Amino acid sequence: MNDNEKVETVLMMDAARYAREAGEQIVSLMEKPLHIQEKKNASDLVTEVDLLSERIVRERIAGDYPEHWIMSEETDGVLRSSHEAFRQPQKGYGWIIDPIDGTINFIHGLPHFAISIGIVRDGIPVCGVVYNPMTRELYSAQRGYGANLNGQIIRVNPESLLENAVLATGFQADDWRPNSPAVEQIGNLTGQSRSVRILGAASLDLCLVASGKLTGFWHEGLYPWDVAAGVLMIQEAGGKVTNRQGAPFSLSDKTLIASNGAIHDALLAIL
Ligand code: 2AM
Ligand code: CA
Ligand code: CA
Ligand code: CA
Repeated sequence: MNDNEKVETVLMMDAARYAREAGEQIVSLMEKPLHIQEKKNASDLVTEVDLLSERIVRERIAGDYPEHWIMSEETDGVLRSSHEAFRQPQKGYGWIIDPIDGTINFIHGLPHFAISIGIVRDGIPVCGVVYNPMTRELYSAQRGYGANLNGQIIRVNPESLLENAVLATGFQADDWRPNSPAVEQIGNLTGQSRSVRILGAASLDLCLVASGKLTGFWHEGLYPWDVAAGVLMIQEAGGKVTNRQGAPFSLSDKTLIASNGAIHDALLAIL
């Protein structure tokens, strides 16, 4: 391990610690009445628990690593420039945080939401964690050193036939018009795969591809905090993540197509 890699192992362990601490708080507040605020519309929500989780993680990072930059959904999401930030990435270490990914699931008590923390060096993801506090599943990965679920190595699914693949996707309420591209894609892929699921938390969906439970995942219009950790998870588990053109996925991309690798071309051909 070189010096950077040694640092990054420690960053990954610290990220896990912060995610667990935030997760404990989130779960303890679930039974209490929530104050739910609409952002753009009735499907775009934030609660005081999202804000609390974000505050916990940001404060821990600022305390331990004051020289690192931080980007997180509820602080930076309004800028709409989060993709642009990765066209000419900032130097040094940065933390990219979604304090609750899957807020609608959280609000409705569906146990599929997570804290996602991705860490980049000079704009490149180098380590990250995704923690589901309901199931206590902690996914972690470090560039070059594999991906783990609660300490066990994970690998993508070896399935090579699209017809046997289980896929997931998601889309925003704005995309739901008859015959819109998103609707057509779901229809096409439902016909050509075993099934298409909409689980509602992109970071965890990516981890399900990494751990072989899903064969692929695609999504339009995600943000860096949704994917910074999950993309590395898949790459380190032997899978593939690209943009629509089939080029390696960058945090400046808005379309993400992820798979075990073996079905990737078949998926790209349909999307
Ligand atoms: P969130 O719960 O943090 O908002 C669901 O398809 C995925 O898309 C979730 O990861 C969700 O993250 C994200 N998402 C849902 N609505 C969104 C919106 N209006 N803008 C950006 N991302 C959204
Ligand atoms: Ca949100
Ligand atoms: Ca999110
Ligand atoms: Ca969120």
